[in-house]
Amino acid sequence: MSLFGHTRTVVSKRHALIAPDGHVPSAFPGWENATGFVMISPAMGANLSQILITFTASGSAPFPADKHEHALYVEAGQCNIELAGEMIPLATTGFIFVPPNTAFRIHGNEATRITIFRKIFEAVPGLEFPPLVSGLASNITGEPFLGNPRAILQTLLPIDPRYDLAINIFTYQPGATLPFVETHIMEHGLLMLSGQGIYRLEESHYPVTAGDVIWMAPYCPQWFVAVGDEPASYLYYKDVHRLP
Ligand code: UGY
Ligand code: MN
Repeated sequence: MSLFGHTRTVVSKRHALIAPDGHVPSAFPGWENATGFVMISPAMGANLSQILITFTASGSAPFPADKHEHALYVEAGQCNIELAGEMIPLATTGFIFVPPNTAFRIHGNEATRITIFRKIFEAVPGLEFPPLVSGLASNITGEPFLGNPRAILQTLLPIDPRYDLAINIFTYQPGATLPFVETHIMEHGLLMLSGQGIYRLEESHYPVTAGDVIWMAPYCPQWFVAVGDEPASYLYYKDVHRLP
């Protein structure tokens, strides 16, 4: 319950912070016992959609084959991805990239919590479409970000120009920061996975914690510091490898 109508949620033209207290579910055609919370979408001016998917019981959520590509991350529980007649199991921290023109169905249960990033794939003449890839984030070795061993970056998808998006996990020890205020053409959709910190978005500084979602439009100045006793970790989307 929100006391006196307060929330940390802010939606502005170039950035948004969506706190869990404001979540409202959406129902979609063919979804059985599956609920979508559309955190980020073109309706707010974004080029991507970021959707939290939960299940009230064993059920499924179909995604038709069209121009959209999808990257999915399992926050909690497990799921199965039904694709081309096969079942691909994904455990917690599992991820999968599904290329455009590919239908799939997510099967989950009450314990399953998934974040999915969805956008229109940008083809490049002469370049093949990116292949399906899946894995477990907990198996991916992180690298110190710009040499800082207290700020570790895991790159989930292959670094390959066929992919026009990246999905990464950034983990900061308490007190560690993004080394400078970034301003870049790439857009971000972000989910705080654990810990807490302060996110600078444009001219504002926001306290953020696990479960919060952030949208940063292209050129949104951004900076982060982890605060508290635990490391802070976030999953984020970034568009890459395409000329403006
Ligand atoms: O990849 C990035 O642009 C990343 N350093 N941005 C961020 O964490 N806000
Ligand atoms: Mn950035």
